[in-house]
Amino acid sequence: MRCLALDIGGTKIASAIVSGNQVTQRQQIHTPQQNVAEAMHQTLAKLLSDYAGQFDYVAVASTGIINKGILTALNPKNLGGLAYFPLKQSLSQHTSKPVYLLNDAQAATYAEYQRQDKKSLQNFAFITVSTGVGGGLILNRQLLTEPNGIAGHIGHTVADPNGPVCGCGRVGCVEAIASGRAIEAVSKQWDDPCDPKEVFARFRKTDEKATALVSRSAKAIANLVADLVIGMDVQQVVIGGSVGLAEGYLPLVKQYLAQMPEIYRCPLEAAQLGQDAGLIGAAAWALTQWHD
Ligand code: ADP
Ligand code: BMX
Ligand code: ZN
Repeated sequence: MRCLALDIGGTKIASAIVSGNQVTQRQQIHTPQQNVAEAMHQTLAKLLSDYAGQFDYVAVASTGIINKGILTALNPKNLGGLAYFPLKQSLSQHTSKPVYLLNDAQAATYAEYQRQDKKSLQNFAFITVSTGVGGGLILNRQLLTEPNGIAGHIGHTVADPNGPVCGCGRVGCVEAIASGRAIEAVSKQWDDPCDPKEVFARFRKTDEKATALVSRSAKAIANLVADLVIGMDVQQVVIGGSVGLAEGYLPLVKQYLAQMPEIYRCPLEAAQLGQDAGLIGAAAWALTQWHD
């Protein structure tokens, strides 16, 4: 079975034909930031036409809460203000093939869990530190997507009640402190402003301001991991996303986690599938939904 897999993030949209673990014809474009609903309809129509005749089904991993074919942004700021989008309807206008949708981090969770020793791992979590901070939960070897598609939105648990207001409206979410956008919100105000990629370059050169900013993010993620362990007996956490996979980040998260009492700790790893976890996960998860 050939899948047209799409991974819609706040910053980029990846697409590819996925068959099992094989990813071919990968493309990547910027996620529209203005006039987003209209631009998204057009982008999806173009992608379906680019890959026409090459797939048996469509699987989409998308940022936002995905429920009954609809995308509802928990943090609309991550999608240029887009709060609501009829994702399934938009795609189905341009293909008669089956279309399956789930949250981007849930999809990556599914893919990364398949690569673990499932016999010994009953509870597992994935965290993406990217435009936002997303997550997915495997409990009793099952990916949580029901009943409303919300499970795993752990980027919106609180890291600091006195922290910045998150785009979701809550104060001090992990996402408002640890995400790429949160890092950028601070670094663009510096006298020598820069983007998150450059923040990490400066951090690796031990620049003080950059180190403090990256450390603030890593510390929030370490606390999030500890909360997952103590709240749900999560046995292993995998980290992805461009911030999560940036050189030097994971060791810092591990360092903060190591400072906590032992009961809060679990093994931490980088995503084995890197930037393809969402694409591969969506394609594989869709097959489990085939007869529904
Ligand atoms: P998406 O959120 O669309 O899935 P990414 O996982 O690439 O996309 O995350 C995008 C965020 O990561 C942006 O905030 C961007 O500034 C930041 N980013 C991109 N490349 C890097 C890098 N090499 N190092 C650190 N941060 C990065
Ligand atoms: C936000 C939320 C999640 C998403 C996470 C990571 C929106 C639009 N998205 O917390 O659904 O999984 O960001 O998304 O509310 P990404 O864009 O960083 O990949
Ligand atoms: Zn929030």
